[in-house]
Amino acid sequence: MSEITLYGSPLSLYTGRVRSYLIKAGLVYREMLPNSRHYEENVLPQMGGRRSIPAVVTQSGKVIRDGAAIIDHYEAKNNNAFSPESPKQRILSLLFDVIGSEGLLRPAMHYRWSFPNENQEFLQFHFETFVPPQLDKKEVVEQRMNTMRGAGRNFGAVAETFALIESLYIELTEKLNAHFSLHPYLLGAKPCIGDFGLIAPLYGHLGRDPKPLRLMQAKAVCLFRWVERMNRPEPDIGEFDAQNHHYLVDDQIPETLVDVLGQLAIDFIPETKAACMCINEWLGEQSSPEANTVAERGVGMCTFEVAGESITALAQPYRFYLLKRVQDEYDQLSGTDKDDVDTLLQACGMSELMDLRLSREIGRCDNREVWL
Ligand SMILES: N[C@@H](CCC(=O)N[C@@H](CS)C(=O)NCC(=O)O)C(=O)O
Repeated sequence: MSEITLYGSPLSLYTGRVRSYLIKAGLVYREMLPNSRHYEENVLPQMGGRRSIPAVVTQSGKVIRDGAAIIDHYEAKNNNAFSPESPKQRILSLLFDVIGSEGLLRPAMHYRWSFPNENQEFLQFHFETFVPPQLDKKEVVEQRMNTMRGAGRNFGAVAETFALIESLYIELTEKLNAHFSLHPYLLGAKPCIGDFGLIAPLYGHLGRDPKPLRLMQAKAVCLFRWVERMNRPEPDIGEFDAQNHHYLVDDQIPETLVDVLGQLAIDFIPETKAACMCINEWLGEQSSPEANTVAERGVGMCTFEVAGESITALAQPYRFYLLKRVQDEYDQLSGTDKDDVDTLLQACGMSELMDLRLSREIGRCDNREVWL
């Protein structure tokens, strides 16, 4: 049987999420850079007009673009092996998937692009590997690196916010470190969908680029060990007493995880509120886009306050595409399950998220996110 081809890069945030899933699910894959003639002629045309990584070609030859769609595809085949079954754990798993995928772009971009002395040579090497042989490497690399620097600014990583981004990130690493000193993964001794979301920024950028890697190794060893663990096929939990491979029993949520979410809420909540308002306003101004119109990565800039400082960032519909999964799960709850989840979300400072909904739903068509 042929293997799965994963088009991605070691440097890529979103590739890290899918790679880790494939590794932990025991799926045989081969990673390729998206720079070959075969990719241009046979794979790209099936990606809905968006040149993004990761994309996979499945064993049966189907092309899937987008990390969430790829993981959904294999999770469905895999009996939902990485989706916990109890209510609080299910909600937090999906919540970490959103926050990991969309909520840590500022530190990921800042620690990559604001430290040229430490990172330049490393980044230059990787950007060169993307360039097909027939093109002028120097020119293309410079242009692509500038585009990504610009993307960082678009996510709100500008000189005025650097100090705030760093202080939020350092506190987050301390809280994650405290959690991973007690538990191998977010919800116990087995990774969940939320771990795969969270590894996206914490591997490709923050756990691999020279500047933030050193920081993590020096200040947050247990977090660094989780990053390693997420990229290994075996459980890699030697330092823990308990050697089981399951989620915590009785729907337990460790206090350390509540602390992590409380920290993440500091900017995730104001940004999500502002983005929700901005996208809904934008939707209101459109003359009812036809069903299946592509939902672009950003529809405008929104401004919000974090710890007394103002941040301006791209309002991204994709955040709400993933958040809807948490909200759908939440909407199915009733009775004590709902009460318990409400109490938990309150303790994490995340309750407001359940009400932040777009006026139009996002789905997928031809490998793109679209307005339904
Ligand atoms: N929602 C997509 C986002 C993928 C994405 O933005 N990937 C980056 C690299 S980490 C990329 O390809 N950027 C280039 C672009 O979007 O044009 C996913 O989760 O796969």
